[in-house]
Amino acid sequence: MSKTIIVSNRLPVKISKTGEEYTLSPSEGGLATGLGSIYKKGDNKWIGWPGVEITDDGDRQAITGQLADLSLVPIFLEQEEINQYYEGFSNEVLWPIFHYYTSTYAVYRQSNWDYYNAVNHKFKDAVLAIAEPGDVIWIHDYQLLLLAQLIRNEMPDVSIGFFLHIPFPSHEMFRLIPWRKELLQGMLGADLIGFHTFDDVRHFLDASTRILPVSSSANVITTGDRSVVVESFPMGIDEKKYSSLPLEKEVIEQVALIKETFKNTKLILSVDRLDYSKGILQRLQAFELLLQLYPEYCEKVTMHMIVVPSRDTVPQYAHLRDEIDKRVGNINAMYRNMEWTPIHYYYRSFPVETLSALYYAADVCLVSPMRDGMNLVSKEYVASRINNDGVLILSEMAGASKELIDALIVNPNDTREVCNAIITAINMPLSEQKRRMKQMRQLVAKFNITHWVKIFMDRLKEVKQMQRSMQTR
Ligand code: GDG
Repeated sequence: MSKTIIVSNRLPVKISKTGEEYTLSPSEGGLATGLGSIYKKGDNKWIGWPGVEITDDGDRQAITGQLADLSLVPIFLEQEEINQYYEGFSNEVLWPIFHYYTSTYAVYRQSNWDYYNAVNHKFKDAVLAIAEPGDVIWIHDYQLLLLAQLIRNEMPDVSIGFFLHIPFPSHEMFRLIPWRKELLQGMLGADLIGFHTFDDVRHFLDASTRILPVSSSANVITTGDRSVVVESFPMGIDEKKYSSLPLEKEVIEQVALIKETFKNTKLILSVDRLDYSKGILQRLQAFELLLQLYPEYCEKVTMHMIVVPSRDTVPQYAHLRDEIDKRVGNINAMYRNMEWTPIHYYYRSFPVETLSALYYAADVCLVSPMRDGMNLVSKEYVASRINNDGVLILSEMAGASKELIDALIVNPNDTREVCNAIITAINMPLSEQKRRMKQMRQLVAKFNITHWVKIFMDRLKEVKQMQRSMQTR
């Protein structure tokens, strides 16, 4: 009986240490929920890093045992591996380049690349320790671009799917990376490569055929005697969770409190991880422009901005955080009065119930990344609008903008356009809000996370069958 192995940089658990004790709590993220239908079944497994450095052998053994009960297999990383593979190569080369940031944010260091290679080998060893011929392996994201080929070299017949959660950049950006060939070869070890959008597919096909001696016909790449299918699978969310949370007592109470607090103003919500790709500074600039050009909106509009701490040991992220602090401080100092503060800024994460209450209570959700693979926040806002009201402002640089076409779509670099979209949003007649939101809610409900997992896995099975039948001909 074959099994399925999911592999990602992080395991879907949070591990925290209190005194000498480690405690595990399952992650509530969408990916964890969607893939829960797979890795919790039979002998299936999820392999990844538990997210914290654990050095003591006894602790490692104890945690491995606890994780085994949840079908999870840990890969322990040393501090230097975390520094160089994760923070160095993944977050200072791949993340910036794939989000179209070049010199300021991308740093090419040979040792980072060596560690990236070595850690991908470490993941390969962990997969090979449990994989058997006939198994299905689904690899996730940019930290593991080499893994598919490493596994393929040793188990030629295994089924491998790869999904990239961030954008795949145009060839002109991708070719800047000194190790571009190795990265593409690594990805092409998979049988099926998935991206969020058709543009990512196009960019990948283009980069592969220009950089490597491979050919492509439609969305199939031929490399040696193998063929690799490349397709888009736009990721969905756990729609049922977000549309039912607003009916829960705890959320209803929080909504009442938020509505009372902001009863005299329109509430604009913004939620992101701390990241330069999310366009947080540019968004603040657009909001400031609104207050500057249209003072009549002072006291009538409030921004509620949540920035979730992320990667703040990487210097550029720490710097971005300081810049946000400064910009928010300036705007509030310039425009606030005794009764009104323009921006309510939080640098921390909140329980999902609070997030749901904010999604439900906010008149507008402003999602304006400079570049985003998909952007799940925009879909979660839509799913939470169970009365079909509310307005989503969405950057055309987010993968989600290809599906949520009834949002107010903006270019996040165009400060004036974003400012005008805020005005349109807060003045939009209810009938128009409802017409737009209804369409988007239907889409988010239909193409949910369960659907995404199913179509990817079904397609991987089909692709493998097709390849096997071609080999036996
Ligand atoms: C990467 C890609 C792609 C945020 N604040 C809180 C909180 N969140 C949750 C949201 C949402 C998630 O974090 C963020 O997901 P995004 O998709 O918006 O962005 P990334 O983290 O950058 O994700 C992205 C995604 O992978 C999936 O492929 O869409 O393009 O960059 O789910 O709800 N959750 C809680 N409290 C918070 O304060 N509980």
